Amino acid sequence: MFLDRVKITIKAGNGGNGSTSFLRNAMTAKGGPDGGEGGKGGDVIFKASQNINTLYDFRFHKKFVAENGGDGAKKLQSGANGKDILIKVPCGTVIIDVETNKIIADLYENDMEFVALRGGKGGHGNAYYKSSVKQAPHYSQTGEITKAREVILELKTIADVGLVGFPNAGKSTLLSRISNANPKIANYPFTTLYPNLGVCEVKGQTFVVADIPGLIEGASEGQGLGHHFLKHVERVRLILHLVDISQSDGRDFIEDYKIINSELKNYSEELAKTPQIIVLSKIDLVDEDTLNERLDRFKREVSEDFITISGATYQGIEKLKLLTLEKLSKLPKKPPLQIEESDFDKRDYGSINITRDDEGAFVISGGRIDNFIRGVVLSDTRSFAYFQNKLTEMGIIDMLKERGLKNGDTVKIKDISFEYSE
Ligand SMILES: Nc1nc2c(ncn2[C@@H]2O[C@H](COP(=O)(O)OP(=O)(O)OP(=O)(O)O)[C@@H](O)[C@H]2O)c(=O)[nH]1
Ligand SMILES: [Mg+2]
Repeated sequence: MFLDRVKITIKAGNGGNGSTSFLRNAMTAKGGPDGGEGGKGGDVIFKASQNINTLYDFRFHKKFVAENGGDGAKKLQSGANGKDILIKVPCGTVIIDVETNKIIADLYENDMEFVALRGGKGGHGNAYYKSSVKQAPHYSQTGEITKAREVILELKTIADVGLVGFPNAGKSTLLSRISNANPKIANYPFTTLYPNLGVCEVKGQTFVVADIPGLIEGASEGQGLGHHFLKHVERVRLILHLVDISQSDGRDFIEDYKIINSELKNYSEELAKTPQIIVLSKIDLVDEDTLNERLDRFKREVSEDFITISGATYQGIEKLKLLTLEKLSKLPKKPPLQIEESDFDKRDYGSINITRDDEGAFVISGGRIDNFIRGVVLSDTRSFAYFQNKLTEMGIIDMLKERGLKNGDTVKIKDISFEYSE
């Protein structure tokens, strides 16, 4: 089973909570604050690996959550940082933000890493809040809660060379002859159901070849396996276009050649412009006279620039490998996709919104408030005082007053609601 597009959910770890604690031992009846810091949550990191060729592993495993940071504890003990989660994907995996449909990463090279989401910050323990004016802060900060996000992983294979041609043309046979790949080969169309990759070594140099199956007339309109797999040829530098010259499937080989080219063109003009080596295959199946006659016809009607091979007798295979290497040496590598500046993992620490609900209460929301409120343990009257002071300090009380806040009005922040009094 081959999978080249999948939607998954990712989430960085939450930050651990800071601790509220006071030093107590036999010597000190009431010591200073000693609540430790919460740990940072784990990051979500993607990593390209050349040992993986498909997104198959994501078929059932679709949720990836990094570890939460540990809570702080007494005696100034910090919580442990949450472990990062490393998600391995094939080289050429493009990551798309489901919300905006924007490409946020293109992991085109082996070992390339992308930190998609950073773990939540740990909360401060009460020891952190100790100051000359506040000797015994009775509050600590909760860890930052991170949001789960959805991304689409789409594989756009990175290969130097793409093999295209009608089903049964001998693509997989050729791949097995020139590379380390061991694809299934059989005498019926659609033997290969998904792209195979192989590494070809010539004169101490290597290049990657992808066998692209399923192209027939109308592929770009969804016939056969459709044009689905053509996205895997988008990034190749060179196409080996296989044409079965034996006509063993009863079609005309020149027609075959033209049909495949027009399918490539229907998919994208760009793909149609990718340089090709025309490879006339299965020459062992026709006698010499017929072969010469067909080659002449091809020269007259299409081009004189082709190479003939037989996957059965190995004729022409070595020559094709050398020619491929030579052509590749003159073709620049395809660059990775252009990634727009993205705010995928940006946190909103700044916004403040003030609205009024049906009952006339002032409702405060926004990233700045979320970030601030995560700190306050309101069950504690002393931290409530801190909270009100902070609102004044942050200028929020003034903002409310500008909007008509009077003594006795209700103010709501998340699930907290209080009556304002000067
Ligand atoms: N005699 C001969 N047979 C060949 C040659 N190349 C391939 N074949 C045979 O042709 C049949 C199809 O070969 P494949 O390599 O599976 O063809 P393919 O293009 O990968 O086909 P699909 O995966 O179905 O698209 C198999 O039976 C091969 O053994 C060749 O050069 N000579
Ligand atoms: Mg095949």
